[in-house]
Amino acid sequence: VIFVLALVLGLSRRNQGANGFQSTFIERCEKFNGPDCQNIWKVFSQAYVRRDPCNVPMEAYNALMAAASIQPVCNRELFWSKTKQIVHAFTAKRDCYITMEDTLLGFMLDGLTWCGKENSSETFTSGCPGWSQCENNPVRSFWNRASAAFAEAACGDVTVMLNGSISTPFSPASIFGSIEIKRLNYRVRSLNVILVTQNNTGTDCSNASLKDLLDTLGAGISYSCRAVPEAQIQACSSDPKRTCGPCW
Ligand code: N1C
Repeated sequence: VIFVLALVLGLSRRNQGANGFQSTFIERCEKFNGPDCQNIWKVFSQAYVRRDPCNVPMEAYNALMAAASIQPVCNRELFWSKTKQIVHAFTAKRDCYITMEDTLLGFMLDGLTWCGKENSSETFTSGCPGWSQCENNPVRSFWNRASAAFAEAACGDVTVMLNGSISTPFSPASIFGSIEIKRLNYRVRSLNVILVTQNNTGTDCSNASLKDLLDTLGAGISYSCRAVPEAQIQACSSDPKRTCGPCW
């Protein structure tokens, strides 16, 4: 009896994991006032369900990008690399800047893990390949594809917050360095780097990796860089004025 009970409990918990993912997806979609959340779920899951979880290329999400398109944003797009926490603490208070997590898709999938398996119609949330285990995994391909669309939607002056406490604030292997910077198009006027530092220690704007950034940046886009202490960004976050324009 105990065995059967354990089995039933185990099975229902496993299903709850998968259904739990779908309900989180739909709940977040509705909270964001997404259009036709059931259809977005269907199109999203079709990208990876019944597929080998190491064989989901970024193109698998093309239909999703069409169903939940990212609208053009001028002068307010904020990219980041290795600065997620500080950036979101900042944007939570300052409405002005828009990150990927302020779009429907970024909002719904931030922090989640998912994958499918061949010969199964389920969504799994555990036993999925890790970020670097195989390149074409469902989570990594999603962020690659969605980030490409987010960068293509950029216009005017864009900002990126890079981590000034590490030796290569601009990494060509990161999503910012490998996808986003290359997808900024003719509508983008300038890329403004904010190098987030700890009390002005660590790297400054003469860091060698920023020369790689300049080499990668499209010819028509102007560039600026400024080292800003994290404390100053935090002070800007608590500035009650929710206006646009830099506070540093
Ligand atoms: O590889 P990164 O940074 O350079 O990617 C960040 C870059 C941002 O500008 C975003 O627009 O790419 C976009 N992006 C997300 O919005 C996002 N949300 C959550 C990329 N990755 C995102 N994640 C998760 O963070 C993702 O699962 C991956 O593991 C990290 C990448 O962060 P990073 O290396 O600091």
